[in-house]
Amino acid sequence: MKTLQIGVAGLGFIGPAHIEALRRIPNLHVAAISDMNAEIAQEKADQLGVSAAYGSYEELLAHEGLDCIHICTPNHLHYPMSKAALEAGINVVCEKPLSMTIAEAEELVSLAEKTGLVNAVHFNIRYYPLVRQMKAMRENGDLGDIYSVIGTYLQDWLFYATDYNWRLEPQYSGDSRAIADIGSHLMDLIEHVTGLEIKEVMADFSTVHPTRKKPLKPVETYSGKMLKPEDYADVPIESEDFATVMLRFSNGNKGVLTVSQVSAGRKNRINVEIAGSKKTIAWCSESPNELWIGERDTPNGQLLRDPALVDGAASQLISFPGGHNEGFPDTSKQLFKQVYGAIRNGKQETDLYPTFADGLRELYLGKAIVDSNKTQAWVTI
Ligand code: SOE
Repeated sequence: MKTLQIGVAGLGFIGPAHIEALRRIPNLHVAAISDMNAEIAQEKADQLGVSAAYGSYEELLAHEGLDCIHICTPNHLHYPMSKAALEAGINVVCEKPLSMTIAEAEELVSLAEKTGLVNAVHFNIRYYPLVRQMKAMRENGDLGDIYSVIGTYLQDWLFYATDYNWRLEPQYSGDSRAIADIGSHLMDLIEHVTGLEIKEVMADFSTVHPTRKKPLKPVETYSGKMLKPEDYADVPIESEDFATVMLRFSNGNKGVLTVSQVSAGRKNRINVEIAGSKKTIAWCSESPNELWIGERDTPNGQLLRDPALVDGAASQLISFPGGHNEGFPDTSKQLFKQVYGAIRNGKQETDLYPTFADGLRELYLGKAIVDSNKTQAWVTI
């Protein structure tokens, strides 16, 4: 079987996670990386054991024989890099959000369709086996009609005014932050699992640190490094630290989601509770191998991730027996297995993994939520 050659652009927090996941899949080779300059790229390549390192994306794209590019850079580079890769005839896996604007995302979806190349967005939360189990239970009719959805995504890595990251700067991240950054994962998960469309939103944001202290030297996401007061500059912040969004779904019922990046003690916690006419299910990303099942007339249940106990669709995403827990790193491996299957077949799949069209969907939802917060009124998608 041909070994597919891969390039990865952007080696901050998630780029190395992509590389680690790719290296767990047979006959894939991470041949080259790029970062913001040649020195940093070479340092990262040496740390990661990648043979070719480039200080520019153009040079990475020109690396001989690449079959796919993973774009793991700050958000403002997702569009130009995805466009250049597609125009160079190279398949693309892009981190979320797909782009900074709807127009950019619409152009990428159209270009990807025209080229026929494989295109995917890293909505990896779909690939927790018990998330797929929740989807299968809904598809099998086990939940009945969906009455309500309650979702939260809580973090604390931006808890202090001195916590700083490119995601706080609109020129690199876009106008929305918590909603675009982690709300997109939550909304993709909600629509993927329930099969419902979010049709209207009513949003309310808060920025608990309207001024943050920007370190005068670079610090990686989640690094937690402490600096001295003179190492900081005051920066005004307008993007949201916290957001609550009321939701109206295509089946006429309702829901709510809350995202926060300032919730002390919540490290990276997605919680979703779906109440149906037959039962309720609830799942938390910090205990991803357990699914809570709520009953009215019988004792509640707890389903543990075990290939012998879950639906066939979920067992396809399980590599280890029950009790041998799988988590965040495994989701990327499972997502990439499906993407690279399509690359080997030379054909884009539309329902197998999250595509650029799903990335565009999140831009539509995010824009409606930002507009609703601005107007303090319901906005229809
Ligand atoms: C920061 O909020 C972040 O790294 C997100 O950008 C990722 O998408 C999420 O998986 C973890 O947290």
